[in-house]
Amino acid sequence: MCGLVGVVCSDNVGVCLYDTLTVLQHRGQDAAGIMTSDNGKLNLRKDNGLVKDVFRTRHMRRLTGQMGIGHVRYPTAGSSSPAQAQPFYVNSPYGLSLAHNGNLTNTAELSRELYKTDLRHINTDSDSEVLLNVFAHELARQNKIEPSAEDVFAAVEGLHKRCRGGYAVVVMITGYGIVAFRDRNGIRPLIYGSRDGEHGKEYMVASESVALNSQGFSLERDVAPGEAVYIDVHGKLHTKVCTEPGEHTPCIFEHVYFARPDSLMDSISVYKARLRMGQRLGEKLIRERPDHDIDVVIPIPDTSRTAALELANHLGIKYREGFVKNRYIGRTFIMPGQSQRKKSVRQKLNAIDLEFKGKNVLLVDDSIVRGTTCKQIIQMARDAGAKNVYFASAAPAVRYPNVYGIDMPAASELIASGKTDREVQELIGADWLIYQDLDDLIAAAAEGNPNIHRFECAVFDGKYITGDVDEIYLKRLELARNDAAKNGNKKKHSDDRQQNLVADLQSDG
Ligand code: PIN
Repeated sequence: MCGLVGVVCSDNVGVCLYDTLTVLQHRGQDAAGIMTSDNGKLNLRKDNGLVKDVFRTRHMRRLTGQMGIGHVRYPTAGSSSPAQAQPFYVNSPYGLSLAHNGNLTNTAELSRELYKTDLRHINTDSDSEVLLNVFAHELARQNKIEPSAEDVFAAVEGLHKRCRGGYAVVVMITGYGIVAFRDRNGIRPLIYGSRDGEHGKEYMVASESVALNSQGFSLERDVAPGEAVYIDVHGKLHTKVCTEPGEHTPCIFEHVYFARPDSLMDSISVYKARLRMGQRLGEKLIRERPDHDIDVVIPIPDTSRTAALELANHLGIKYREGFVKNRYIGRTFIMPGQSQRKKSVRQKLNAIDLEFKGKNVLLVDDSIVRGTTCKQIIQMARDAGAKNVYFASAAPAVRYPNVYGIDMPAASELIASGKTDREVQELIGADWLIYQDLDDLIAAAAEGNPNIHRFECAVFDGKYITGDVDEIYLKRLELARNDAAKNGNKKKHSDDRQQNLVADLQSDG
């Protein structure tokens, strides 16, 4: 997962991008970057780390200009070096910079094609670099000294024909404008808005609507599946659907966990979707255990609070904050390597014993992924004196990897992969475990927008919407994603990749 933003304004774009990236920080804490264009002169700063650490005053002084793009990165296998922080840049045509959220499912094939047919060298494992080069090639093919909006859209059309997967992308065309587009199923989120500036309308495109709110932009609308929005340097907005759109199937995990609750995504309030998750989970709980003995509902902060609150309301049981979170520690889900993850739980959360002593507690979390932190939290509840510890997950069991830009662990690291709910319950050490049903989760999100009937739910049901994800693809992903692969061999990986590419080409003849 990543967060992206693009802004065309009258001046001081660097400060606006910086402030926006801090609002999007929850979408990735691994690296951050900003590229600005000041009357055609580009300025770039990117590095590993949080936004507040990557950009110092000396960098901000340089990030001047009237348009720019920014990115926060979530670590994925093979892409966590500073060199692979975004935006990426290629000098021809015009000087293009790109920031991307999502994942291509045909990166390897495209890399080969770029090298062999388009004569372009790809220097990293990042599919963002592939996307940038495909776009550059398609834009160069228009063969114009000055690209028009139609040329830009033609390049996006060409890109959609070649790229598969889930992606939201923003590209700055130096001296001309910013184009942003979304995959044909609208899997990854993308919105845009405007505000009145000193010299006319100013525009922002971003992953989430909170980005707009924070900088005084009003939400215009979501970018439609397969649509591109192009804001030229004169502040004029152009839009076009650049591919035959597929069924609109946004990623449901944005609603479960990733997005901020104060965001609107595809017109669905994330906050309300989470309230409805709590309501529906409460209904299921009553159906399954009409005579339950729960004394108190306790959320595991932060994301699950909204669902837990409504669940408690529905049950007519007290909602209590039994865990206090140290707000100066990052999300455990994001940290690389299992040992680091284990250590950080107790640093991050502390129990208020009096809420647990002698009680039957229902702990609520947004999801169970690896099961490692929830196992420790259940133990913490017992250590704090709970009589029985029940556990509710506002999402169904996560059993399959995500291939559209959410860095879920390999299937072998998912606690529920190949297991029954009962087995998961035993592994995490709960006295009872209840998962949300998938139909209820979908209904909770869909209720916010009657035009959306389906979501990208592969982590729960193993159905990959783009239709190109097979066993071999998933096997390769498994190898790339397990923790061992992430921690070691990064350099070796990229050297091997280069050799494989050459070997492939030789054997292709
Ligand atoms: C945590 C959100 N959420 C908590 C992320 C834990 C899975 N985990 C997914 C639960 S927060 S585990 O609100 O952002 O702090 O299944 O891997 O143990």
